[in-house]
Amino acid sequence: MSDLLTSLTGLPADVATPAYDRDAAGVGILHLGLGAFHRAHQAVYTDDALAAEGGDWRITGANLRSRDLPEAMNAQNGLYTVLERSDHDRARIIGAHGPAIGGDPAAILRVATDPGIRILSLTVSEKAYGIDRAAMDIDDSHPAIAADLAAAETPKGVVGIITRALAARRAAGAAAFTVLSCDNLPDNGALLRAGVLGFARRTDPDLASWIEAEIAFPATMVDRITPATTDATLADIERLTGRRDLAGVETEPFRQWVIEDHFPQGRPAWDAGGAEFVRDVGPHEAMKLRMLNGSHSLIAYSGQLLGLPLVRDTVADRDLSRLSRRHMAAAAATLPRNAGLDPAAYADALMDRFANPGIAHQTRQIAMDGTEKLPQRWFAPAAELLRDGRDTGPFAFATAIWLAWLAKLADLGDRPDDPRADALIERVRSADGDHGALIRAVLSLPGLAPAELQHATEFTDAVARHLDRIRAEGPRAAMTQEAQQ
Ligand code: CS2
Repeated sequence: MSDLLTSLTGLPADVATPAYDRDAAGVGILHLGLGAFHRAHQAVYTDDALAAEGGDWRITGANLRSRDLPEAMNAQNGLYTVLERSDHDRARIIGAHGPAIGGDPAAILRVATDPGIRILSLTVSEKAYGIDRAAMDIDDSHPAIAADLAAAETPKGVVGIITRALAARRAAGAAAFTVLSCDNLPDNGALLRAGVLGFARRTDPDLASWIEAEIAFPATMVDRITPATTDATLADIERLTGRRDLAGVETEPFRQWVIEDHFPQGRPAWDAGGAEFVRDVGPHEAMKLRMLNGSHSLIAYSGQLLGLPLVRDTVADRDLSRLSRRHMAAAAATLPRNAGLDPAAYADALMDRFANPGIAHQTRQIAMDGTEKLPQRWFAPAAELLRDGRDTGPFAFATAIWLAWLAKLADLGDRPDDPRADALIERVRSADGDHGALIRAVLSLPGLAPAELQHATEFTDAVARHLDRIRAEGPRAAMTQEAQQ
């Protein structure tokens, strides 16, 4: 068995390694959420920035709960491999990480109070925030928010930890850090700012005023398709590098990062790795969330219904490839004009990326957490089209596919992987096969779909017609007919 990846010596010549002195670069970023996406995205840009311009910008990565990955990273001296997959694989070792923290909120807070930390960034997934977008305030019913409100000095959730860390920085008279959300949420900076301010107002109103005046929360659009690491990922890494790597990730060659340029405490030269700094992330983010993530969700539920486990199988399927294209075009119709976007070229590039033969992206993985993802991917754009009197047909079809998938799970005695799985299954069961009742019951879950969409009969009737057809003729026939429209 090969040695563990603990140093950079003796690696094969075609494996890229950090082109800078790791020990000379101090830590400047505390990152919450040491998942595969961060390791394949922000850490790679940071590695490029360190190679191009140096600076004390290495990363302390932290997982709020799980210890396994931080322990693996620590056993490897912070090193790990990014395997870029296409028709051939390429390995690159990333050196941007310093010691990592797992499942120890007190240790996270200690690092966050270190004045050397000038950026606190996050990839914690949509469901970890606990922020009510309609109210632009914390959601008291979110488990982490409720627990942290009751014990604000020993927080365990994202918003509580950020607020507490900022309180400590303020008390120490130290300059604060910039807070950088890198999750797939619209206006992620403003949303997180609203949550942190809401939490601070409840626990320490003076602190809230200080945060309001002092702390930057830039918005970002992040993109890189990164399937969960599997045994095959690790075996291929070992084959290419000659080392065992328990923290390796696989990803596609493409990556994109668009960032609002608002970093009062400085930032790494992420542009050296291709990041774009802009004044307004909004149009880029809308295009990505609605076209990429929106069609991804359609593909995920359709794939699950048809028994297609991988995204690349779904785009090789004639019906689904047409339906994905059609969905992208409908999403593109909601994007701002004159914002320098090229949605047609973007759609072509997405279809190629989804078809990447080296990437085994599970439709089941993307199907997770629908109630957290679909509001921004489908329901907000559909409501906008409705408001403008435009066609919502592709969104009605996508909604029917999701509901049909939920109904199928309920029939099988199974449940979705979703923070609101209980409520979803209960609502599906209580509708008892009545499609109108099913649509009303699920779409009325708080925060899921705008009221105008729930009450638009042109939309809900279309969803019901699709559900009737799926039940009568099966999902394949319904998709074939719809793809021919
Ligand atoms: C996917 C995203 O799992 C999902 O919901 O749509 O993780 C997607 O792969 C990334 O946003 C791509 O940047």
